[in-house]
Amino acid sequence: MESTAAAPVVQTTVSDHIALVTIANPPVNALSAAVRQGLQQAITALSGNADVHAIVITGSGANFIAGADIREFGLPPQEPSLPDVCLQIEAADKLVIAAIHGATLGGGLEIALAAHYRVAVETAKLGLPEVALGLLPGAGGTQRTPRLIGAQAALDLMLSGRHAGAKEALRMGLIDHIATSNDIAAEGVAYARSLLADGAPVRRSGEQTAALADRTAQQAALDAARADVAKKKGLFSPAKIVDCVQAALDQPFAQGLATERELFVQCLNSPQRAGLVHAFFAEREVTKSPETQSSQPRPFQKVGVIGGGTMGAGIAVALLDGGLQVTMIERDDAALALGQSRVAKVYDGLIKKGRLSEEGKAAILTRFNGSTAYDALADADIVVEAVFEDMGVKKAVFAELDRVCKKGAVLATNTSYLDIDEIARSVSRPQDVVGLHFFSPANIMKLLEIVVPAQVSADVVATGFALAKKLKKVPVRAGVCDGFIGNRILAVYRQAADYMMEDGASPYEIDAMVRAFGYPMGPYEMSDLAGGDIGWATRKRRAATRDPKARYVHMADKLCERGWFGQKTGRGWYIYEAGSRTGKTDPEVEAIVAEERAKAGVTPRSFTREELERRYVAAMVNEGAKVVAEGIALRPLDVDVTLVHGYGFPRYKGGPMKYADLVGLPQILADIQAFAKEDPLFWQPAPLLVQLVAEGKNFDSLNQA
Ligand code: 3H9
Repeated sequence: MESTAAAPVVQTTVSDHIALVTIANPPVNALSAAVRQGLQQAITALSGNADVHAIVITGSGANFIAGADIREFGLPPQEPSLPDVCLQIEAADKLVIAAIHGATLGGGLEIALAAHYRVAVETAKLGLPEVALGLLPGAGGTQRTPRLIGAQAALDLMLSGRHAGAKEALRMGLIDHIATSNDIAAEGVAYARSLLADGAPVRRSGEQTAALADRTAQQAALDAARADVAKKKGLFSPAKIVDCVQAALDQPFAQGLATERELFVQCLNSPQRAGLVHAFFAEREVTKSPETQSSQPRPFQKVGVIGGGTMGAGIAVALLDGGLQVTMIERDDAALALGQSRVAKVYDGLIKKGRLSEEGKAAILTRFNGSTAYDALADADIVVEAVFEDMGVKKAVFAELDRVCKKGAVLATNTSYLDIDEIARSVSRPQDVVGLHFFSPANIMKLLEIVVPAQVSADVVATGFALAKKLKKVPVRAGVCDGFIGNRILAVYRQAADYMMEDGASPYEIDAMVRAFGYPMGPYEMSDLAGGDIGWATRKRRAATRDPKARYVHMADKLCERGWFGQKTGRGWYIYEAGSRTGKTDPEVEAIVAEERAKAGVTPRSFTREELERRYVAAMVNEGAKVVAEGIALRPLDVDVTLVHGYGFPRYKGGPMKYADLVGLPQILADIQAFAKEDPLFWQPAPLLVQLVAEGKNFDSLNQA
């Protein structure tokens, strides 16, 4: 009978006195309970095997080990713990060598640091990225790393979470040797043999003292890191990392490990860990849409951009940075020159900062050309239209694209609000029309909404996802509606903010609350940055279809009527002194606000920061639930990723839907029902939210499907 048992995740072979322990847990050899058990058993068995003189630990596939199994966080712990496995490896009285390649991250690097010697291929990536998950290295990493490379280098790795290459790791003292070939198992065995031949001793990282010998320098590094961390408000785990490194300096190894454990558990139990781990998986899940599962993307290399305004130029830079060939189309020579200069300016900025050379800029710009004739797009594989937000103008552009573009070219619009189905219907090839909604500045912002109209073919959508990957963007699939996922939700929570303002809160209080929540800026600062005229145009467009019974706050219109559009006019909700991007509060704005309140017959009342926050978040979550129920977003996690990467929602809170789960959906619903007593039209609870509460479920239950 054929065996159906899966291959063990830890495999051991012994040859000529050297044991090779291979971790085989695809895709990234994460340290699941089974791997930890396998390692424990292997080390125990090999320690008692007199025939074995040295043990080499390696990983199969593309990586050594990418860390603890992130999926296990929050579940009941299973024995053996990773710190115990590391201690067992370190305590072995036979030489243990870590032979590392690919990702050697978090707990993976901690296993390597517990070994007595380390050899790596040149392309290995070593790092302690726990901070990005709201954690700290919790398997001895905070104690062994400083003992090997000193406090400063250890703090840099742990606080940034960055990956170091093998050469840098060797320089730092994190590894001992760089392999000459990529056959890491053979290299590990060969290195073990040479160590044995040289009579190398068992060398335990926890017993090393040299790197910490200069205590003054270590303390200075710690003080600097602590000051730096204090400046970056919001995150919980960085300060704990500094505390752990302080313990590495002040405490004996065993006590340092106990300190690390205590602080690790605090991080593990923090809502930030839950939010950040959710964000990690959500950012990977969004890349999988029904279309990417069913179709292959069309090949692309040449991309056209219509429009050289802020958006078009930003998109052109994003495409150039993605290594693509870009042709910009503008209506006349002057506009084209301006568009091209906007692109060049971005690269000049990088040169000024020392991040690009003149030659580097010239090399990039060889892939960039422009034209005032649409015919220059005859061989483009993808065209992204970024012209004025007006249906007539867009349709005229698409008529030209329909005329000149080759068969099979993807025709994309960057519209933020307009009906893409209508645009698609206006051409002879609706199957090729898709929305690619970039966020400003398009070369910086990570989010790309891929908006899927009714008639588009699946491979065009898959091409949008492939383009996002090429541009290192985070793609989110969105359905067609006014504002898609992000702007639709933004419109609602901004409305909630305006209502609070009319009811008595100042715009500055609201911005301060939003910043304290973790956003880089509040909605009124955001409006000043983007330009108040944009929202004004949208409000005017919607005026005809607005429910006459709905409450309408006129304050933003009053500012726009005065030409106060924000930073670009030097005045908006805030006043901007010449050249400054930081606004000052404006008593005149407060007077206008007071006047409008009086006109609306409102007696102002005060709000606590918590009251403001609960309304703002409830509006966001409620609309998010509607967006999910209507299929505009595939799952709650798509809303989360959109709001985090396009709108500044703090990633460490996971996104609004995850945050709502953490707060508890019954509370969010109860808030909405209470607010509905004042304004039942605006505060209509989303049926999906009501249903989830009734069933005792949360949004995350819809992410699992
Ligand atoms: C830690 O170690 C704590 C310890 O200090 C203390 C413990 C006591 N676990 O990113 P990709 C999955 S904290 C489980 O698309 P790439 C990922 O979800 C950990 N799963 O590929 C995806 O699954 P799917 C510290 C993991 O080539 C698949 O693998 N370590 C883990 O672009 C492929 O991933 C980290 O933070 C994991 N640890 O990048 C490293 N890692 O196919 C996190 C990945 O079902 N990982 N998966 O969607 C990474 O940075 C990248 O995944 C890596 C590969 C660079 C490894």
